[in-house]
Amino acid sequence: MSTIAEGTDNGTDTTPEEVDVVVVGAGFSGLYALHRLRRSGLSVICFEAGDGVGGTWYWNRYPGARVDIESVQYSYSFDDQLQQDWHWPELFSPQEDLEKYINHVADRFELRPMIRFGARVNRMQFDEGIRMWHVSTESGHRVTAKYVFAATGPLDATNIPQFPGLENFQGTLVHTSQWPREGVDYAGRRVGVIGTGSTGVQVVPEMAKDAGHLHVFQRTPVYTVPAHNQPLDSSYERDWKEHYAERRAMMRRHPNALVLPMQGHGSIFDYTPEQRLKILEEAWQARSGLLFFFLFNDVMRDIEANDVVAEWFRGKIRQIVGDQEVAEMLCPKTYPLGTKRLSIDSGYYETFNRENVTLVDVGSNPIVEITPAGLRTTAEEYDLDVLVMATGFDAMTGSLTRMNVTGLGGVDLADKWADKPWNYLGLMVSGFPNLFMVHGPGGPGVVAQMVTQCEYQIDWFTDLIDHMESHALATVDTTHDIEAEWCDELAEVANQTLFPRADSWYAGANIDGKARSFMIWVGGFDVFADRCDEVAANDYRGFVLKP
Ligand code: N01
Repeated sequence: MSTIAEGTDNGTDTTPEEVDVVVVGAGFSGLYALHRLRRSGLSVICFEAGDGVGGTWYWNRYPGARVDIESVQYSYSFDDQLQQDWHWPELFSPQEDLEKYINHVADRFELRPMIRFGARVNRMQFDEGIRMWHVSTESGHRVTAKYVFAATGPLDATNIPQFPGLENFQGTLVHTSQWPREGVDYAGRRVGVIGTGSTGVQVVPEMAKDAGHLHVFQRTPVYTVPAHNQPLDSSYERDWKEHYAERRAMMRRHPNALVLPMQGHGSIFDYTPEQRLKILEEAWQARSGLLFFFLFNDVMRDIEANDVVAEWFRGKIRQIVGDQEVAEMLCPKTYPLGTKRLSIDSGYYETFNRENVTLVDVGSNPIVEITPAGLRTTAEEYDLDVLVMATGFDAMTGSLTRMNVTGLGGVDLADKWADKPWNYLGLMVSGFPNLFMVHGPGGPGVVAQMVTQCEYQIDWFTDLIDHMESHALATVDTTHDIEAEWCDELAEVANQTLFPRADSWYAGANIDGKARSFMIWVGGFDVFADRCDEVAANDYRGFVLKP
């Protein structure tokens, strides 16, 4: 094996023509992949579209951007000294603290020289003659590699709905995931936010503080619970640092790769209405907002159980929001609680009590066009200085299909996935040898804590590479039969839950023309990881390894 591919990060000069591995993306997954692959003695180069490390936490710098998992958990475990040394100022870190952390990791482990920044991959082609990948970037890099890690993130490909007139808007137009580093001047101005998913829920309260007037254009109301964010308590931090080893092991055994208090109450129907109320109220006041998923074991499986919690939830909204017409508009009624990503917030519902905030129902009165001065719905016209698209992503598949990936027989990945994102264990796609997906469609994705997941998946891939190198194997692939079996199993598991009842991005429903297919393994990270371990222990059953 060759040496490590290092060089400056500002040009093509020092980029080798051939490496063992190309890593696409320098977010949490990409950085850990660089560290782990280098430890295996492989030569590796990373292409990153942005000018800095961080991935999601580099791009999503909108006001209010914050992680919804406690930072003591949403952080790397691979180096104990790192987790002992690092101090998180807040319980749920804001974007800037996450960016600081990931930059620290890049420097501490000397990963930066392996990364080419401002280098968006625009072509990846498997060469059957030499059984290697040719990878190209928009900035002119051309590299051949035996293996590729697609650490591109499930929520990277921006979704900007193509409203008529979009190009004519005279004010400032910005998508939350492309927020300029220098910020957007919105103080005292007329601001519109389209979208009320997890991002909208975070950006709305923050922008409302300074905007002259804020119009929130809501198509579907969201379920969101208070984060109760606060400075990280020093005794809590100490406790975590003393028990990291066992807590990280607990995460590996948890369906969502988390350590959570207050779980395991059994069925909601085992409790009297008064007891339920007490449990729910306690969870609402507790500081881990995502608890609502886990309080009772039937809420995600039984619509009647879900209805009990959802109705209680709507009661909360009606209590918080003063104007009952607005409160009713904010009440989600068309999909079960938790079947779209539950959000956590800092004063979202309360924001609608402000004089300078107006909620507009674009579910009933859709946006017809963006005008030079603002936007027009079927009911009214709104003048805006700043228009914020919190409209989400072409999730799970978009970052890969937008990269022009061609595999065996010149098959384009976008064509292969035209009716379903075929995959095996979310790790590989048949006909695309040696291409490893981190957080790919078919894996647990965003329903489990992603840093722990990425470490697990990258370790698994690196062990596979070590196996291949020590047995002089050239390629690993899977078969269409195996991926069809996995996709059927994934759908069967999802169909035992309420998840498929929502028109969510989990199923590609948010993108016009995208095939509807539930893409996330909701059978638990623990089960998923056990399955991957078992596959590896059985000579990578389901994968085809060739010399
Ligand atoms: O995107 P979304 P997001 N006209 O797709 C609306 C993660 N995340 O960026 O629901 C009008 O959820 C759309 O309406 P509807 C998290 O995993 C995590 O908010 O389709 N509206 C919806 O309201 C999350 O799930 C964190 O009817 C339109 C919104 O735009 C994922 O990222 C923070 C529209 C999009 O919501 C994505 O969240 C933020 C149109 N034409 C995000 N098109 C944390 O860790 C779309 N919408 C805390």
